[in-house]
This record gives sequence, C-alpha cells and structure tokens, in this order.
Amino acid sequence: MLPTDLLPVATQIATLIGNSQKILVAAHLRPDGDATGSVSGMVKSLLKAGKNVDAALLDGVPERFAFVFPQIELIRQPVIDSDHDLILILDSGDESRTGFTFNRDREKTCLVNIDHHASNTMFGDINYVDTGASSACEMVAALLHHAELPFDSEVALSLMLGLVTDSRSFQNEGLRHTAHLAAAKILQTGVDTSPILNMLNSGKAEADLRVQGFGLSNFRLSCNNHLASLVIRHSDLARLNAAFGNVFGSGLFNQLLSMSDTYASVVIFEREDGMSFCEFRSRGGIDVKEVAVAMGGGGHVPASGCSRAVKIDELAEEAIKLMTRQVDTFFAGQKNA
Ligand SMILES: [Mn+2]
Repeated sequence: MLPTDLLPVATQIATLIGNSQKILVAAHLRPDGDATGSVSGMVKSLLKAGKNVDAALLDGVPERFAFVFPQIELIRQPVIDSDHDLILILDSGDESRTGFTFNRDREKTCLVNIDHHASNTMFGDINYVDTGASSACEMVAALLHHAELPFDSEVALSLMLGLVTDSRSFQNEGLRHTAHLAAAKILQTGVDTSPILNMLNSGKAEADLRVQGFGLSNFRLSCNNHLASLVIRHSDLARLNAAFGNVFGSGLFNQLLSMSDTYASVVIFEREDGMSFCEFRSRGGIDVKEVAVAMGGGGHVPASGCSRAVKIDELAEEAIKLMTRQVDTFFAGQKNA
C-alpha cells in the first residue's frame, strides 16, 4: 500500500509509536471528512493498542461527521502545553493550519507531519508526505497496516470517510492505485459503510440546497466559459436562512466544474465574524494551488483554498484576477503547445 520510497519514514514512525506512551493527534481548522476521519481512525487504533491518546481539533468535530468519532474529550484551546511523547499532525499543509501552538520540549516530544497536500511545508521533525495519496486517511491506513497496529471495522469506518470524501468517490484525476488498495484493506475488516453512504447521498440540510440554488442562479462565466466564479455574501446566506457551513454543504465548489467548457471555479464567501474565504477547484491540470498559495492559503493542484480577515469584495477582486490569469495562461500554453 505504501510507495517504496516512503517505507523508511513509515518504519521510523511505526518505531516511534511503538516507543511512545502518550500521543497527541491533531488536524486542521474547520475539519473536513479527511481531517475528521484520519484523526478519528488514528486515535481509535492507538487506543486499541493501549496508548494514552489525546485528540485536538480546534473547531471541534462537525455534526455530520460525529458518527465516526470516538467518545473522547477533544482538546480545543489554541495553546497546548504538550507533555506528550509524540505529536502526529494529520492532513495539514502547515503547522499553523491546525490553529494550535504546540509548546513542547523538542528533545522529548517528536512532531510528525502526515499529509498529502502539494503545498506541504515539511514542518515536522519527521515528514511523511505523499502528494500522490488521495487522502490523509489513505496514508493512515497504509501506516497502520505497515506498523501492524489495530485495524478493525471501527478504525475502518473512520478511514473510509476521508478516503471517499477527499477522492470524491474515487473520481479524482490521477487517482493512484493505492487509494483502491486502502479501500480493499478497509472493506476487508467487514465494516458496514452505509452510514457514510447515507451521509453523502442523503445527508444534506435544507439550507445546503437553498445555498446550492442561489449559487447555480448567480455564478458568472468568463475566460471563454473556462472559469466560473461566484460570490456569496453573508447577507445572501441570511436571506436563505443559511449559515457559513451550508456553503461547504452545498456541493457548489465541484458542481461549477460540471459544465463541459468549465475547467476552473472560484467561490468567494464570508463568515459572520468578518473573515472572507475562497475555494478554488479545477480539472485538466490547471494549478489552483499556486493561486491559493499566492493568497496565503494552500491545498492541492485541483482543489485549494484561502481565508483572510478582509472585506469580501477585496478578496473577490484579487481571487478572480489571479484565477483569470491562471486560466488564460493555461489555455494560451495549450494553444502554443
Ligand atoms: Mn485531505
């Protein structure tokens, strides 16, 4: 399941886990299915291995993913005075993406970075970074298998969540065979995946669909229809009886790419507290991670994001300008090729 070049680092982490008693597992802010699933799967396995485990997610576990999470108290205060033997940070391109400050004795506490983002900054003492992996959950599955750590149907349910959501049900461009090997390992446990299928296919809130309807009526096309852009203001959400989280639940980020001529999309939206957000998506090889990184965010070539404490119009202008340039440059390059 592991690419051969990553076997040494996986072995190193397996040894570290074996030698550690108190372990902290954390992931990024506003956890998605992959962050929630990977932390949850890792925590369950380590608990079953008899370790003393803490889990840290600053924004907590989203309600719709709660069914995969074990009954443990989460650490949610931003500064963590760590007395752990080991800190595992999952699905995070940078330490700051966790929202936590980890105060630790660097001699005692090793910090391990386990991630698949192309924008990863290699911030760990040990970096298990596999940008070809579909998800952090795929990487955790490979690691647990390699380390011979507990991997039963409860662990499998957690890992399946991120594997399915981050790979968009195994439909990502360039999906590697290891995603399916991880799925096979997960299904071998006999896990019942119906809670995940129910959540994905019938788990939307009314407000998710109202936001979706708003988005589908209000997006704009530019760059010969290659770029779709959409601005969702807090006032729009309020009118729809919707909240910030419904933008994520709406499915709009990927849906804007379902038109035959459209290869890139950007959705700009805002939260009540004045933070503004961008989500970028693409297909066919347009690198939206470059745009996200230029704007202080990060992610993957086909799916990235950023956020900033500025007015939504300011962020929208910059995002649409940079995306327009990225899309135009991409298609100009294709014409010349
Ligand atoms: Mn991920």
